[in-house]
Amino acid sequence: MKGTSGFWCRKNNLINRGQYHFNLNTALAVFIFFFSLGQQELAAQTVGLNSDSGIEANNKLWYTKSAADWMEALPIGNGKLGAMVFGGVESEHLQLNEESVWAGPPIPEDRAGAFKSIEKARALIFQGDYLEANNVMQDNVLGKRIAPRSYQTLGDLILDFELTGTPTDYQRELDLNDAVARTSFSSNGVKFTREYFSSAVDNAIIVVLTADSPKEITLEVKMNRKDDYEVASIGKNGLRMWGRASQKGKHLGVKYETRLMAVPKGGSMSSENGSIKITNANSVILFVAAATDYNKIEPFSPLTRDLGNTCASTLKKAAKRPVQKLKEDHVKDYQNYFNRVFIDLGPSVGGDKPTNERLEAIKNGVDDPGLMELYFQYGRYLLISSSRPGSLPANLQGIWNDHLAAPWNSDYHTNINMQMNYWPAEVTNLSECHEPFFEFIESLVPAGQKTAREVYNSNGFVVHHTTDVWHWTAPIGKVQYGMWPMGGAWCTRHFMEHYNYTRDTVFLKEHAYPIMKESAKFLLDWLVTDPRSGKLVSGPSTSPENKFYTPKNGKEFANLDMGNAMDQEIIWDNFTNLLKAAKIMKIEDEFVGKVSAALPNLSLPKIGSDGRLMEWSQEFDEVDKGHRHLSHLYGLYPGNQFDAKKTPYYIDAINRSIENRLSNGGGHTGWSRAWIINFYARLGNADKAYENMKALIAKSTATNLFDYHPPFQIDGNFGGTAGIAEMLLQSHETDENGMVILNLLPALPSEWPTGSVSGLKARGGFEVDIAWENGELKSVSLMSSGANCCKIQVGSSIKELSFTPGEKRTITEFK
Ligand code: FUC
Repeated sequence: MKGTSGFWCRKNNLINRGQYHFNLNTALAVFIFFFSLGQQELAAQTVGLNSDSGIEANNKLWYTKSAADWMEALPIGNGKLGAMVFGGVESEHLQLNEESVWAGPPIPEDRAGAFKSIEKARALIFQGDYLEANNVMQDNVLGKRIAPRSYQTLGDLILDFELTGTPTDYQRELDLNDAVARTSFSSNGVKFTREYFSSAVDNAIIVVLTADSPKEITLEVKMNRKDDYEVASIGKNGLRMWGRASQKGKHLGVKYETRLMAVPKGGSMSSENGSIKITNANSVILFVAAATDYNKIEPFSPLTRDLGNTCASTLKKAAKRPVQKLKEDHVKDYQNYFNRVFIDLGPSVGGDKPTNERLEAIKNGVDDPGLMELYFQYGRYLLISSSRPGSLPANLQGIWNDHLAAPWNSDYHTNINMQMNYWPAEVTNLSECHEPFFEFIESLVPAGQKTAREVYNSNGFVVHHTTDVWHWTAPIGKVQYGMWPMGGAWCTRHFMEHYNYTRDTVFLKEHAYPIMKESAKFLLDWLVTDPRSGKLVSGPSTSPENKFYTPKNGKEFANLDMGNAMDQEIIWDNFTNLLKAAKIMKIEDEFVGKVSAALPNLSLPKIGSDGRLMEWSQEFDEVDKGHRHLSHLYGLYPGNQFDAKKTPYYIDAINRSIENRLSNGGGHTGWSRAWIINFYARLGNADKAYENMKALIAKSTATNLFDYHPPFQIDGNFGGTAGIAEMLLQSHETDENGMVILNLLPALPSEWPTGSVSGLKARGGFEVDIAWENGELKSVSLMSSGANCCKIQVGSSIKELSFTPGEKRTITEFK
């Protein structure tokens, strides 16, 4: 995939295009140090802070105090290896992560033969006995939840400095332009600068400590972990920390090793008992590498590699190269992704203020388009840093987690959270970052087939509400969340979307169609005819995590229904996507025939007597009226079953459903709020989309701009990023002949009257640059990857365009 540069970015954007941003006028401080270590020549270069460029400032998180807690620390990552940088002056702390450090097994088991009870529960629901159906499913189908079995911290790197004097001019930042975290301050007339980055090229975290006077750097370097670790020194410049992740005292999890190599210039160094002491150095580079025995193809057959040697060779290779080169390579590699999209939402009101102050201002009602730009680009940064080709997908916390038993194990919840992580992937031009998701979902197929067979006596594959790196797919825990066999089917829509955005027919044939089919096989077996309506319905199944009062006495509640709205919409989506793919690939076999026959017989959501879209097949009274899941609106977003043209009769009902949730306290988790932004963007309601975007930042965002569920959960960051894109560009609609319609500025709020975005992707294989002024579209530039046609929609006017492969067209007339 090629990134192209946009052309409507405001002048300052140009600064971002270079790998480093030297600006003589602002007299950036540049320090170059050359190191020697035996035969190796190492050079360190630090680039000064405090650039005065507006857009650059909008691409930076910065603060004037070190992080008081983890939610103030700044994340770096290369897809696999990450750290939270605290920026402490005397004592610096990097909390480390490696994506595959997981506790477990044991893992939940399928309850073979459970299907015998499912028939019984279905009959009970059709008779209206929801309570008993809940009990039957709970007792006979749901497996045991085994917790904790968590993604875990890799450990902590502690740097204890000896400093004289009182530090002044303190600043720390995370620069999204080059994916480098920096801390700088002065003490006793010496300026200290520390840089931190996680390089995908060198597979290492690199820390560069410099001072503008010689012999000023004295520190002790240590590593530790909350549990399950040993540390030792290696030679005079190395440390190792190793162990095996445990749960409940059982050391059955992943084995890990972390190694550190220190490369000082000048001064002296020694290492003993797991601590390195460096005295009076001119500068120091620290390299951190990690390896585990996790095998992502066969999790139960750990890799047999020597973890220490793996780390050692990584460190040796990296330490041989000049630090300037390490950094250049890191920045180049990162910018290959990051620089594909530029965004300018208008003049920045808070660009000169630290990020925490800007956040505070938003809480006090200030509009700061620059902070929304930052939020958008931060979402892209987080995806690039936690999900790269070859890595595991971003989990509930991306890769950043300081717990041994994280909230929800920091796993892969598939009833919204994991999918939301990938909502911005295609549209914000990070298609490759979507790959770990595809690889992971495909790796669940064997387990999902076993669950389908044993639990449901069905073909195909099935995934329930959650899973993790041990590839299990059984329904577990309470029916309220666990009895929901739609996780896999939902995930298959991502495969089709990847095709829609890229038009990669090989991917369609080899990945998208096979997995959609595997899911459709299960769905066809799972659907039954509702005797009350004659329509095909899913169930017994929960509308994720919600509950309703049973009609029997109106006091007790149940969760399971036949034909809840979300299940029906997901199945509609899977069947529709499968048929579309079959048409493209000219497949007209018996299976396609079965899906075509089932699709029109699916029960579709109904509208209740209060005008809302019904979440369940019957008009139940919900227990929690402001519930965080808005599952029944899946067909609006991320699905595309409902829109004002195709299904005008649903739009008012959808609006009422959202309003009802919000007026009862809905949107209170970050991801729930982020979903609402996307709904309103799809509805073309700019004011509401903006209001909720602002609420996401004001109410569910921490000092380091991590999303708060609470606690920290990264899905809201990604959902918010997708929401901003959705306000500026939509491409989910097609005309009656299947031609993609690119809707430009479908939900542009009045708070962003003038601005531009470049490099967004649209379905159909287009790359799109948009500029607007005083709320009106000024120009659009489209580049098509193949010979192609599309329609562009601006308000109600629609224009058809055709393209030769690679052609770029700019349009400034829209009438
Ligand atoms: C879903 C949500 C929870 C939480 C969890 C990780 O189950 O209902 O709010 O986000 O995932």
